[in-house]
Amino acid sequence: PTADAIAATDVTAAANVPITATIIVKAGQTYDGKGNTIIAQGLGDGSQSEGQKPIFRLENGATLKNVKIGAPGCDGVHVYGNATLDNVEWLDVGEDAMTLKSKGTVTLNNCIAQKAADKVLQINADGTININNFRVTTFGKVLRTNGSGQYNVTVTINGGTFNGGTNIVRTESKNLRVRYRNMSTSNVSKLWEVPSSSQVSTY
Ligand code: ADA
Ligand code: CA
Ligand code: CA
Ligand code: CA
Repeated sequence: PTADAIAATDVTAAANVPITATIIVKAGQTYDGKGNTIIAQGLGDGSQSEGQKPIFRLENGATLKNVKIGAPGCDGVHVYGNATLDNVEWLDVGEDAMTLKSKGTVTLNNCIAQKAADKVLQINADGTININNFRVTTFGKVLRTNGSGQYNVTVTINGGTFNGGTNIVRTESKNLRVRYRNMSTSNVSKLWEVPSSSQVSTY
């Protein structure tokens, strides 16, 4: 279904909304989940298996807001280009929570991610990733670039709490920079798994 078809459904606040296909948010459009919880059927089991389908596909300039993604988290949210995610909550991250699939700027505001077996934000393209007041509990890596790819990435973390995981950022890219401030961490083994500590700074 298109985002319009889903969003037009006037469901009661805090309802579960079952879906059987990826919700596509077209370029420049906004999907407002109004606090409801999306429950996927047939898109994947939320395990670490690759090849699951995303719950949402955000095209260039899309906004996703006020939505909870229930289990199974499948392959989360795929972003093609620029996107804004406001008040998105992953109740049980699946294979990963959000993937940048093509070059763009992604801003996450006031999002929550829970129960990630491994990665939360998977970066498979050049990008600018702005992470404002993200709250993550139980994870492997909050942000991971794909394999050995030398992606040009600027990560800015402003606020947020990160509890129980291995790394905030893990990358093999020498072309990634991370800047952070007002960030709170607990039980995180090694904050920055990056080629050089010079890639990380406060601001
Ligand atoms: C793994 C896998 C990649 C890609 C990535 C992802 O890193 O090796 O090919 O699928 O996950 O986007 O989830
Ligand atoms: Ca993966
Ligand atoms: Ca999980
Ligand atoms: Ca994935």
